[in-house]
Amino acid sequence: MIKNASVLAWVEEMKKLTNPDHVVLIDGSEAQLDELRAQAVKTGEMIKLNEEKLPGCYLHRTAVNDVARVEDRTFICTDTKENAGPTNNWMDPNEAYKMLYDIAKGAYAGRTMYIIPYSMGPVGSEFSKIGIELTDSIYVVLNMAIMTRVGAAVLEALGDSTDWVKGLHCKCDIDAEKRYICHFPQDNTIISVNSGYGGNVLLGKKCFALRIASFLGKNEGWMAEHMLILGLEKPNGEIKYIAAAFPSACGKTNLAMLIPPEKYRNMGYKVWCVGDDIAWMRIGEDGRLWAVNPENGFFGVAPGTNEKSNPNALASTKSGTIFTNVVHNLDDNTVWWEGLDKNPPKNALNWKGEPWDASKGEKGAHPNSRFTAPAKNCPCISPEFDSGKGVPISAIVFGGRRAKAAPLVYESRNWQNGVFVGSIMASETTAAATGAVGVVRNDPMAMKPFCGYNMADYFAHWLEMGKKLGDKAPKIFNVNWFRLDDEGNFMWPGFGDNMRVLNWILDRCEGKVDAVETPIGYVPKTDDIDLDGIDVTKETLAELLDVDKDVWNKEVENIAKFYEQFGDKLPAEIKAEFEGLKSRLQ
Ligand code: OXD
Ligand code: MN
Repeated sequence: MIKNASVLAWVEEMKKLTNPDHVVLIDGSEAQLDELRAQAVKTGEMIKLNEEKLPGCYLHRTAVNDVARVEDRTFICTDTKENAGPTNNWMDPNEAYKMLYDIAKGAYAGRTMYIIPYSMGPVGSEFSKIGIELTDSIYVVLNMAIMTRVGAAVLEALGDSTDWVKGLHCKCDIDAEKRYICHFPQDNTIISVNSGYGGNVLLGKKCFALRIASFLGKNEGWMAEHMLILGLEKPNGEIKYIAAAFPSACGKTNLAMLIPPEKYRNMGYKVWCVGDDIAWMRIGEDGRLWAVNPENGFFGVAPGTNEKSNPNALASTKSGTIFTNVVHNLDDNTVWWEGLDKNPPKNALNWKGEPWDASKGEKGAHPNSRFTAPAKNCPCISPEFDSGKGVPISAIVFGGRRAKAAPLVYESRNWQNGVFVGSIMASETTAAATGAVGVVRNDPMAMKPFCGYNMADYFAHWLEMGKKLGDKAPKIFNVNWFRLDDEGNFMWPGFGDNMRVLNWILDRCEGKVDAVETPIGYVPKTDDIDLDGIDVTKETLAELLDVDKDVWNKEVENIAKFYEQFGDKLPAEIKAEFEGLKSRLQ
């Protein structure tokens, strides 16, 4: 039962608008979710998978025109265009509401309205925030029940507060021409129409926890970032936490759940996963930066996930998981995707549900096919995951997919320079969003698609947070696991071996190792990255750490072009850092 007057009033208004046949409040009980699973199986919306091999797991297929986030149809509807900034699409809020309400009018007729009260962060924790999502999709309800904390306890925690985020999702006809993902940061409102793809419709994730929350963070003095959070436990039992931002599909989930190389495991090293995609960070009473993962599950990219790349993610998908757009193995009613193993099923349907023959060379799973898995399934989930008080961050790491420019790792000169390093992040695009794959694009702090306000103001907010943190500020680094040699081969093994780089990062935080100054920042001495047990020579490491002035002088031209769009709004500190880089490159 909803008692909160502000929730009741809005739900009533949306009922009048969308005209549902039935209304169901999601109470969070297993019994209710089970009933919905059964209904979805009956209508074909989901396929129940092999209960012995994959207990509680389901397969879903989206419409073929609806397989990724649609950044060109995602809008920030602030009062002025300037407040949304040049990196966002903007729509006048009045016009947007009118257009969206026209589309949503009667959209639930013949359908059921599901009301999902959800908490981003553990229910009732000081860090957490509450949202209500209305949807006509059981798939959305069941995904939200994995990705967030849903149900009656959330309404109880909300009490009569008006501090919550409205979210309306209507599948409509999945018409790509009328697909809109709109955010109204000044009204705490999200409206998503004509899509059924997770990133567009699980409104707690990108829409709330990043776009709306980044806006709230700016006004309330905290940060909402596109970052994984991991804890690295040393043999003496001490755990240090790292938050890291990478563009979509650049291995965040893999890094977040990394298994240390055997030698390190034997020594007692361990990695704990706090989160794989989003970090909400606040300054704690001790003056340090504390982070929580507001989510409750993983919405991970399936292709490439396997026993070697990410055994912990794979283990997380073994029960209670919803798979989207992967291959259906008809022989044993399980799932498969490219890169899972070398044995594609013989008797199978591809992600579109068509008979599929792997030997013909066409991919079976969509490159952006996904698993929605409960975080509690992860064998290395941090004991702090559910605590609600967060974890103290020692280092912030930025990264991207760069063939040449960025070295394996470098440390920024200080917080202000680190904000500059984040602001010049660029990466080759992936399948997580529609559009060309493999094109280098600027993606500051991996937030370009997710910042809910003017990116220049976002840089200013980062600088402001640094001033507040003072000497307690985490150190800021940049990594690149994807550097290629002249033949186009990856030079660094990546995956679990990335821990060798994390060790250097933490050693730097603790003042244990020296470094070499370069024009862009500090890189390791080649003796300080442990190469024991991997097939990387000192010479290759030297190449991996090389900062090529010619390449960087070209990079400077790109940065100048990218910055141009911010005009006078670009903070003076960022301009000064850019001038500093240019002069060091001379
Ligand atoms: C995601 C993304 O789904 O960044 O996490 O696209
Ligand atoms: Mn992401």
